[in-house]
Amino acid sequence: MRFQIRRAINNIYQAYSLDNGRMYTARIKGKVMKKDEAEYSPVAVGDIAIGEPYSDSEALIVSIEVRRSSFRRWNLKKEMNQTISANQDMTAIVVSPSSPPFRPRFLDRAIACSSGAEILIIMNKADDGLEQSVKDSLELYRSLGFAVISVSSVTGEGIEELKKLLEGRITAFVGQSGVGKSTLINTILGSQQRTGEVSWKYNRGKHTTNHALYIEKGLISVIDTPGVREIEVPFENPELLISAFPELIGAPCLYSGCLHHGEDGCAVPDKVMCGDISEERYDSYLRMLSAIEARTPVYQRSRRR
Ligand SMILES: Nc1nc2c(ncn2[C@@H]2O[C@H](COP(=O)(O)OP(=O)(O)O)[C@@H](O)[C@H]2O)c(=O)[nH]1
Ligand SMILES: [Mg+2]
Ligand SMILES: [Zn+2]
Repeated sequence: MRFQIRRAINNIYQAYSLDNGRMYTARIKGKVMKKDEAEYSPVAVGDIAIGEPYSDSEALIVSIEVRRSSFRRWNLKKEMNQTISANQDMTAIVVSPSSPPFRPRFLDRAIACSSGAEILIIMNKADDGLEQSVKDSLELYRSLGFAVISVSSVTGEGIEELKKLLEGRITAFVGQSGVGKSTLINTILGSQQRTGEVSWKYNRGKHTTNHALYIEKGLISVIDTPGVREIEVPFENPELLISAFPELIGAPCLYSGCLHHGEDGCAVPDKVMCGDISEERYDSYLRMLSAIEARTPVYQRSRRR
């Protein structure tokens, strides 16, 4: 039987049977499942799992199908990749203008954590007002080909337009805690997700969504994900990082496969100098590149346990 994973808490999964439309509580069967050594959570919300029911409401998962897309981040504590959502058509990165403040570098990392899915940048809390620098920054992402939309759950601005963009596909909502992901999902679906006040002390949202959750209503399917304070790009072949930077694709560097460190023959520094490529974006890229390069590849690590 094929299941769609709709919730994952401590290795217990809520699994929706795509064969009979029933919901099951599922566990992974023994050690049958091949575990990717570089992956912290073997099954993520959105995964398509293969398994068998053993009662009306319980099932065992044997394997998962290859993901067509995912949002993955580097789990700093565990030193492993962690898949937050799988098989979404679109990754909606929710940001806010001032509370919490808009951080382009965070946005760049979030874009790089998404693979195989379209990117939608949602500027939420538009009612708080956007400073010119924030507007300019959003314009930059637009010019790079990313879809950008401004919305507000308070005034209703952009909500209908956003619903149109979400119809007929699965969208994973990701972003910093407190940007208003759960509120936005409630507004769109009329559901009752828990939300939290932004804590005044740190001007950051509290963690109120502590696990990813798949919700669908009518034509709209969303995956709400827990807010994070920080996000690191997954452990990966650095060449894949370039796909998150459309402005670097096709740079006329002397050597093919150039990673654009700025070495002799690399065309990128000149493009930054003349303003074709944003300095901030290139800096974002270089930071992520060195973070990836500084990590010890899995095959070189001593086995623990
Ligand atoms: N001003 C304003 N506040 C909002 C908006 N959407 C959400 N908030 C507030 O932002 C805080 C965090 O919202 P929440 O949905 O829990 O954020 P999450 O951590 O991203 O899921 C709550 O106090 C919400 O009331 C909005 O459009 N405008
Ligand atoms: Mg939330
Ligand atoms: Zn180069």
